[in-house]
Amino acid sequence: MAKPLLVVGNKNYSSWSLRPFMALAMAAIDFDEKLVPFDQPIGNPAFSKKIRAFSKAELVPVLVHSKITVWDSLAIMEYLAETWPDRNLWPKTKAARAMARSACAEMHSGFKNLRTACPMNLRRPIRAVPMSDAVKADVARIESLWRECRKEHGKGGPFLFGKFGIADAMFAPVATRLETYDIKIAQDTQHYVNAVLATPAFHEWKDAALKEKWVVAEDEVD
Ligand SMILES: N[C@@H](CCC(=O)N[C@@H](CS)C(=O)NCC(=O)O)C(=O)O
Repeated sequence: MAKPLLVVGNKNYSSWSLRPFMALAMAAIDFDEKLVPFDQPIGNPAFSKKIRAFSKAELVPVLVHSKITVWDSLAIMEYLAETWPDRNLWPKTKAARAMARSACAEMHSGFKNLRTACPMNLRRPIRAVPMSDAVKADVARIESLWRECRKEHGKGGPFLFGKFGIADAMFAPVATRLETYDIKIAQDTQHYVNAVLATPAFHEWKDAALKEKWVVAEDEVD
């Protein structure tokens, strides 16, 4: 089978790109990668022009596999699960899959307050920022959601559904935000964050991110 190509943005900032990268790397799927750096400011037509060669949506991430293009992080991971079913990117039971899919959908369309106040920025020194009640509410919801997934389906390992899967990839950028912005969390949440940030896939991504020189002003909150 031909190798898929994953098109990503700046590793320091592109939270949506990190997700399918984590899924591919943790599932040991052999893939090529192309990084298209964001131009400044975001929305600059030069980035759009470069990314348009891969996707009319003009956003990263994009996965190109043979003649198939998939242009959204969650859609990409669904495609991976379907194409490499032996990698068990979704949990095995229907009940766990239903919960994992709901958690992914909630992440995909929600937690705007946390995402806006605390953009993913892997290079930023760990430092707290003042948190609004809306951001605190997002964090509280995330903690209770993670706790529920782990309680119901997480017995087989340190991740949300035991073994690393798509739900963990979806929440990986949140794990980085909790660390970078020194957000106060419960001990069980901290264990889960540690497990995600200790994965070889995340280390590989972060090492590359730390070497980048590009600065995206919109994502620098200090
Ligand atoms: N829903 C999309 C969101 C993708 C997205 O917003 N990507 C951002 C980077 S993380 C982007 O390409 N921004 C460039 C721009 O807006 O010009 C997904 O999950 O793939």
